[in-house]
Amino acid sequence: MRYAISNWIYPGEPLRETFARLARYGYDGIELVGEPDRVSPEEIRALSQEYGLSIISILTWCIWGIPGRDMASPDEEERQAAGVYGRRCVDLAVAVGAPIVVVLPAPAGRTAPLGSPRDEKAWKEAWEREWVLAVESLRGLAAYAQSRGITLALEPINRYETHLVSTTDQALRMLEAVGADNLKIHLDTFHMNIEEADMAAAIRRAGNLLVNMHISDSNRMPPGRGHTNFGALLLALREINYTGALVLEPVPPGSDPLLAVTFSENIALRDTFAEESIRYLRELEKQI
Ligand code: LER
Ligand code: MN
Repeated sequence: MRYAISNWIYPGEPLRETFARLARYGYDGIELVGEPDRVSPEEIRALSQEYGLSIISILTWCIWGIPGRDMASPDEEERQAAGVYGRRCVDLAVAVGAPIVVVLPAPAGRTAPLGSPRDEKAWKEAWEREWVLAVESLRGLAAYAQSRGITLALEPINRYETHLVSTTDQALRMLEAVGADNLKIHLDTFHMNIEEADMAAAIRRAGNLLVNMHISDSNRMPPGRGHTNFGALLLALREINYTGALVLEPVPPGSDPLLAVTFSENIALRDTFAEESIRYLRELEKQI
């Protein structure tokens, strides 16, 4: 299995420090936060060479509150801006040699249709409308990505972070609605632990559409610190002949993960979490 870490868990850290940490503990690659204005593709390519790490994927950074990142918004301007942002992430992927861009159909943190309708009929109508808008946005982005040789991977996230796509089955339905060959699935074991009845079965249902994964334990800590059965998941991945990477996303406790990763006591844990995560999973791979 190839291992990587998603660098949104190291906000503000100089890239060289991140690359050095990942190389130190035997990682194969890195997933980069999609902030095309804040990075230099030349620097990334040089670091990738120097440390022998491949750029596995670009994670579109669609967080509720950041304008221009909502592909499901009924606001035309917002949706168009999100489309431009998505295409710029595809361009970044091409520039750094990453084959995959991870996408969210609506930003993490928005847990209701806009306008927050309170009655059933209005809520369902608003939900349906946003689903259709997300499908249209993804279809447009997938066509652009196709023209640039990039695969998109749709990440379902748990119900406390979104109202639109939280499960593997919903992601499969959205893929079918979009109807683009280069739109695939990304699964995250933290979100799956909340939403899936059987995580290994969900991996099997995703099958050959599964191209990228985020890995952390049930409590979002490094694998082995919670109650997720990673042995069963590795077996399911073996069964479907998974060829993607396992991209670690170990996050210390805290109601706001984006803030928790910046706390000084947690910055001190970055090495520990990186070392422990890959050691645990590599050991497990030998046992199954
Ligand atoms: C991003 O990969 C993710 O898992 C979301 O929960 C963002 O917080
Ligand atoms: Mn994730």
